[in-house]
Amino acid sequence: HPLLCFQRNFKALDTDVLLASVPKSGTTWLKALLFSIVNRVRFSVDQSPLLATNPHRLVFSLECFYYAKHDNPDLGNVAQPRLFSTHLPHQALPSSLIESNCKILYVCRNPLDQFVSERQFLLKNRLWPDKPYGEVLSFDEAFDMFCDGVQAFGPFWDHLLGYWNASLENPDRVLFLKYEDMKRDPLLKVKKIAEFIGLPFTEEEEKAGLVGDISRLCSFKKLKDLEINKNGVHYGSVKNNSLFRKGDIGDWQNYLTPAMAEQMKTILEAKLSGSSLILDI
Ligand code: PAP
Repeated sequence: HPLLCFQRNFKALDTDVLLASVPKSGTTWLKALLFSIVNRVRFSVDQSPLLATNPHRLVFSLECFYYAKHDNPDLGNVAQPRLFSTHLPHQALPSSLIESNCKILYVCRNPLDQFVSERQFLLKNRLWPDKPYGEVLSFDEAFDMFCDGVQAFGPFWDHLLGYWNASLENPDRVLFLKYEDMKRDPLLKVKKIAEFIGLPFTEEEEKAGLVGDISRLCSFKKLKDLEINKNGVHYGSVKNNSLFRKGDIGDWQNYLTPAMAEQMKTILEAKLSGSSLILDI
């Protein structure tokens, strides 16, 4: 199984950067930003590979790409610093990764928006037409499962707390980001990510406006309107355009009732109590 092979066979390097998330929390955006920040000397913004490549083909998933294809892929040729992504919870990361000094960027999102985004994504892609997914489960049934913690990578609260606690224990190794904060102040977060991975922007770069240029290049509107992201697929059959739906904060209000939001608030209060993690929903 790809997850087991990833856990058993992956050998982390101290220079690796791992992007971790629950699906539909901002992975594509972070991939675009991370790639652009790391490769800003190699490629100017107007020559960026992002203009012709979906972000998922620039930063690949360990379990959905490398270990889905091979039990023990040769990752020796991946350009360093190697940039990878995973949806695995912190509790399930390979020990090699935990023991290394690699950096982990984690992005989370208001779970109600994440739920809506995932459901729309599944409906659009119909990745498993023969399985009772999306079209068969009613909205209410899917929401009940979500509230029970039945999710592909485990209950989202465990996912969040795993990385949250790791970021508190080891702030130099794990940076915990929120989608909403990034939307509110992308420039601040771009600078923060660059510092965290040990590649801070120089004064000249800042004066030249590079932070703003990168954040505009990776913005929802810019990426969504690129030809490559309007058409095409990645990882076999995932439609690129299904990754660029609305990119809003609070779209859940168009799909979920206030009672559902209350239910989620109650769950979060219970699950996050005792931790210092606060999610505004
Ligand atoms: P993934 O885990 O399959 O890679 P991911 O990128 O995490 O998916 O989530 C997709 C969501 O991020 C979509 O949200 P929505 O359904 O609410 O619209 C998508 O629109 C949003 N998104 C993609 N790119 C960006 C971006 N550059 N800026 C902001 N949001 C983005």
